[in-house]
Amino acid sequence: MITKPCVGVLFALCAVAASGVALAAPVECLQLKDGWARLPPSAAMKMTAGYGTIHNTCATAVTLIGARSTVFGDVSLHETTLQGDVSRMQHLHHLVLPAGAAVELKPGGKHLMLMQGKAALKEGQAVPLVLQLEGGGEAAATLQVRKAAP
Ligand SMILES: [Cu+2]
Repeated sequence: MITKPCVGVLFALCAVAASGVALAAPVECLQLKDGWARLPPSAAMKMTAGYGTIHNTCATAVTLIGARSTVFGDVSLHETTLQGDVSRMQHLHHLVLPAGAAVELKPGGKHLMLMQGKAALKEGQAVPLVLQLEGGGEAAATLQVRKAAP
């Protein structure tokens, strides 16, 4: 007899196989919704930013410590802040999401910094992403390449 948790595990394995991303310890209760990445203005530009809303539906708090993608050599969490008239970006080493909380990644605020692009992005392309959690857990996510915010 196949119980529901097993179906969930099988589904996760299929999703991982389909996207070609191997997760260390899949955390399904952390989800990125409406994920998107800005299409760079020129194909020569190897960096862009990713956005969306991360929902923590887990029973406990999770701490995001980074992210990776097969399409970019370097992915990190950044936060843009305005200091006087100067906009600055800083690397976020930890982003804590309490149980049930959501955090919005948006232009002018927290975002995923996608650097060292391995190939030119195309509009509509799905960029596979893995969110890395403290303790070794990982959550699969997708960013859709768009010219502008949805
Ligand atoms: Cu940034």
